[in-house]
Amino acid sequence: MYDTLWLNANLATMRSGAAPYGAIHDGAIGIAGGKIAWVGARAELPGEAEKLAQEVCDAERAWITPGLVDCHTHLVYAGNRANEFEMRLGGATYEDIARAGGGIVSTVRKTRDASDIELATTAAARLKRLMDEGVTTIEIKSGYGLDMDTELRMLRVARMLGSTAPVTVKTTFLGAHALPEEYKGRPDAYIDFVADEVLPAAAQAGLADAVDAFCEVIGFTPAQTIRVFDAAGAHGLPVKLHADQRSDFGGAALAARYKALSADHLEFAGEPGIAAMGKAGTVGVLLPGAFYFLREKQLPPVDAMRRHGVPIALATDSNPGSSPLLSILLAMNLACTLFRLTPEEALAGITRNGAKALGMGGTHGTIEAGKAADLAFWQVGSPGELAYAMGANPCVKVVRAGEAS
Ligand code: DI6
Ligand code: FE
Repeated sequence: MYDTLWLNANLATMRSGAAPYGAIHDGAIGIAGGKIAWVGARAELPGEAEKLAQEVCDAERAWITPGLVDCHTHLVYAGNRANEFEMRLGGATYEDIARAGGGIVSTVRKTRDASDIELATTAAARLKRLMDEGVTTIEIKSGYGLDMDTELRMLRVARMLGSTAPVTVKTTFLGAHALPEEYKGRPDAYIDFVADEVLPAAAQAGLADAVDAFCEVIGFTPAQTIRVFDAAGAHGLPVKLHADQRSDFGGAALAARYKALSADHLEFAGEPGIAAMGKAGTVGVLLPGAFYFLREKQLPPVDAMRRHGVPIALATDSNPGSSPLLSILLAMNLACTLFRLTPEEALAGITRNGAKALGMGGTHGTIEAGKAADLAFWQVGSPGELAYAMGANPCVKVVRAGEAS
């Protein structure tokens, strides 16, 4: 007996290897205990609908996809960087602004000064925008505290968002995001502080589900990243990496070497690193919002990712500096328009592969029996419209853990 049986819908199950989008026309979904109990063509239901379920619901010919997964965000922070947007339009580069004390460290100053209430309220408003577009799982990083108190506060706020809204929040410790002013000129000492003090505190408090680092010329070196990755491993935490965003710095290969859940950005990743990711099962997360907003020119190696079987995920990278983006649907359109992904690859990037990038591929990301009953309902003629219509939001219903939210 199902708790709920949804009828009169087309299903984009996003199961790989099946029909495009894993599509099932005139499909049915049986839900029990917050999980998918049965999915398939209505004609193949194992009995009369009314006898199968406590409640039979009419999806009114909507397309139903898995609940969307935004697998890379910096959603918790204070203030904004609109002033830098104007500076860059006046010719300043992202590096110029970072070296002049702007960039990440300017958000750090505001975030350290912000109360928990301010951090939670501003992040909750951003989260609602994403949830209104069908996001049911989201990853939220720290990285704007860069000291013990604020890094842990950011992670607590992220955890609290997941306990007060119908969304699954996965937290990522990103203490190695930038060098704080008090450690200017002493990056190794800062990495020691991150690896030996803050990361252990976050792990022991159960505040982090994964660990990330910004491996880049204006971030941290591969050797410093290894220090952080080894500390993550010592505390049983998986890793992910901001990799090769602005130079081929060996990030993709390093992520693969550590069997990272994902390597993210990847615009400058070389084929050897991509091949290593394919062998390691590391997901490639593309972040077209940052590419677009920073007016980058170097495209990520999408063809190499396809050839080496690297699962391609997508995310908003929502953050105040490089990607103030609060639309996962627009992220799909940017990925198709700028990176030439197909609409099906783009939808897989925010469902099946987005879940894989968070280590959740076994429980989320496709409409399959045994997985979480996280679903998004769309008033569209085909799932390809989701990446096509810029600025539209055809999401008409969201179900999370079987309950309409
Ligand atoms: N890469 C990015 O694009 C963001 N962080 C990172 O490591 C930028 C974050 C910011 O500019 O505030
Ligand atoms: Fe990021």
